[in-house]
Amino acid sequence: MKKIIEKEFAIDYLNKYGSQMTIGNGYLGIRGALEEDYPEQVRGMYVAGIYNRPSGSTSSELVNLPDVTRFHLTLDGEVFSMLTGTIHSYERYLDMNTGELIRKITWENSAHKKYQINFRRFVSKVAKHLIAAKLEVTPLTGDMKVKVRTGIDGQQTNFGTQQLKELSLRIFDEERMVGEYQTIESKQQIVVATKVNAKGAFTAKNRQLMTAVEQNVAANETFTLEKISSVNTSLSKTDEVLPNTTYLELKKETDLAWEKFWKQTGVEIKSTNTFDQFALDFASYHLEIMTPKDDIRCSVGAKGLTGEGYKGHVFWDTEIFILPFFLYNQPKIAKQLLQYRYLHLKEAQEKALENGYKGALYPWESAFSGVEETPEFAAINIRTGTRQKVASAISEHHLVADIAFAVCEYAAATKDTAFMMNCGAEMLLETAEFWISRTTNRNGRLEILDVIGPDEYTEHIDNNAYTNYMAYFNVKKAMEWNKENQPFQKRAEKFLANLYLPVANESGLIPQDDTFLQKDWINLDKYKANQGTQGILLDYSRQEVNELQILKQADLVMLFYLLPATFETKVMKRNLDYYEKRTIHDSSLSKAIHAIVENRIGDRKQAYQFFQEACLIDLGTEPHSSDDGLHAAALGAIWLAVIFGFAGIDTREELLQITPNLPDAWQSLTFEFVWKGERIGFKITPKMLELSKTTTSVLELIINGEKHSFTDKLTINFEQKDVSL
Ligand code: IFM
Repeated sequence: MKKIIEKEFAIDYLNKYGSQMTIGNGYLGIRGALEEDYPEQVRGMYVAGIYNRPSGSTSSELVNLPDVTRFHLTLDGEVFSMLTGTIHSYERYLDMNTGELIRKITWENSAHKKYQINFRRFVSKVAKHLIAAKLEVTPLTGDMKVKVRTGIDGQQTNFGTQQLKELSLRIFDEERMVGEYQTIESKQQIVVATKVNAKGAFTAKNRQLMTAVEQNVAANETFTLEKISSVNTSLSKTDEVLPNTTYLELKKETDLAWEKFWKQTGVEIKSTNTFDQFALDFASYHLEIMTPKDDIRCSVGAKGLTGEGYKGHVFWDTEIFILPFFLYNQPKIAKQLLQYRYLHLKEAQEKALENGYKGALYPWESAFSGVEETPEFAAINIRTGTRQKVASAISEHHLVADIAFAVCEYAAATKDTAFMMNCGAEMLLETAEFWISRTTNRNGRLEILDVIGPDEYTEHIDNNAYTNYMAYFNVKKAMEWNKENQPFQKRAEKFLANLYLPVANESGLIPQDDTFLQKDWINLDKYKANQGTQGILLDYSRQEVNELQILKQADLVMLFYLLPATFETKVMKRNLDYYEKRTIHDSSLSKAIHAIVENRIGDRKQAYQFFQEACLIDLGTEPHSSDDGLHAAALGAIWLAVIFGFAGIDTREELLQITPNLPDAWQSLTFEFVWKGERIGFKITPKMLELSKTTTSVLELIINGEKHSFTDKLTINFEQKDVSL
């Protein structure tokens, strides 16, 4: 059952469900806000790529667009609100099978009249600009006078920041309401159009273009109102602003598109814990609706299109955590995400130059223009009134190698040499040139100084293991794709021969950076118990945290995930144990990666524990953790943990390697995986792996360390290791 269900209405969870119940199609996203207003509720509609930089700000923001979801409902003179009257039954769910959000309430007003009120809405998966909504009200005790006010509400802001100038509000043909807007700084045009299937009285006031429909309805008859809306922007305009269509017509084609999506991309887990399947479906649904499908000018923000957290900016989250979901399901979309980075190679080159480097230094946070968008300052410390500078834009450089890694992953998984010739090789070259220029020669050894690794609790450190190894990988791969470029080959060879790569010391520990292992250790139990909240920063200043062995997420574990062949299993195990004890997992990116690495070293029990905890990042009971949007990377990581963790797929070598290790609670795992142009069907049980494909070519692969080949079907029986090293 692919349903996100809210069993009862609770004000405290309004915005968490608002994020979870987002509907969309990659072009636009609409938060699951309730149709009627509540003071705490954050309504939001976002279109990928529509950003605006408010005056006085150093970064642009994903714009909260005029709203079309609001319905002000008056029944027999009383305004409908779930905070008044009595709720006799309540049911709200997002049907992920079809992308439809449904709410059904039996409500009694203060005069003891009962009504059945049903709301529905969805965003078309076929006509990407269209949104459909439907309201049904049935009076259950006597006749009713219903009044509905709805339309286009241009009062939306980004938490109080006005991003849009209203250009015009108009009614066409006595039915279509059209609002034209322009983003104040970025000058993007937005046209929102809407109509309802009943005659009403139009008004335009205070940035709201509304219609009010009134009707008398007999007892037990149903009043139905349909509303079809469209959002067009200067990034993608259609000629037909608002077609003549009905809720049902639009839904039929959308249902088919969703059916196709789930057939190809769905992963089936038979588990004694049904929540595993739900969490994975939740992740897949949201990854699909947050990712643009046909516009290389847009990528995926850290909260997708579910909220305004991180201002809608694009981080390494996209390439490392989200892109693989598409690469191995719908490779064209993975390519598009890389094209977004290629499009902004120029800005990355400019950033490198401005900072005294060569090649391409991608912005830590990116938006539409491709320039650095990281806010200059972090949240205010209300005790001191000061704001700490955000160092990521000037030091968190691993992103450069992360993008290069994704390019290589794409090249390995597809046979798209055209992309590599036209874009990929150049991206690898430019990112490699950055690393070569980024090093400092200290006594003949090349070192990378003053960086921040994925562990953002440790700043301004030298020779961060993650960064150095990833930079090495980046330059090595750039050489393979730029063989003709002799001057580069020479520079790269020198770099590879002299770059310092920290190795395990006599206690088996790889130092996270030059100073980490000398720092003091503190007991983190209290903070681990509240992970994800950054509670440590209430007790210690950032400076103090930096001087202690405290990790937000583990650099080494991330490195083991990306480059497993580089490290021996016993080294991985030793370091995983050591660093995990010092990791709070305050980053939502942390847990699922731990699950994968635990599984690779054979501890599937611990892996499953991490996986289950990772699934709770947006689905846990804590009321406000996802208020400003879902954690897009964490959702991607749930899928990664299933495919690269439990299914044990490894794509880092020429041949696909599979070493399954299912959790004890799982009876089977079934999915499709696209590899070098072949769609391969997988069925895994604790004792068997079954592969199938429909083409007649021979596919060679390594299963549990042994080479196999097959054309259409292959069944391998095995015993899962009951390991703990
Ligand atoms: O990219 C991440 C980073 O690794 C940790 N802080 C949040 C960012 C956005 O998700």
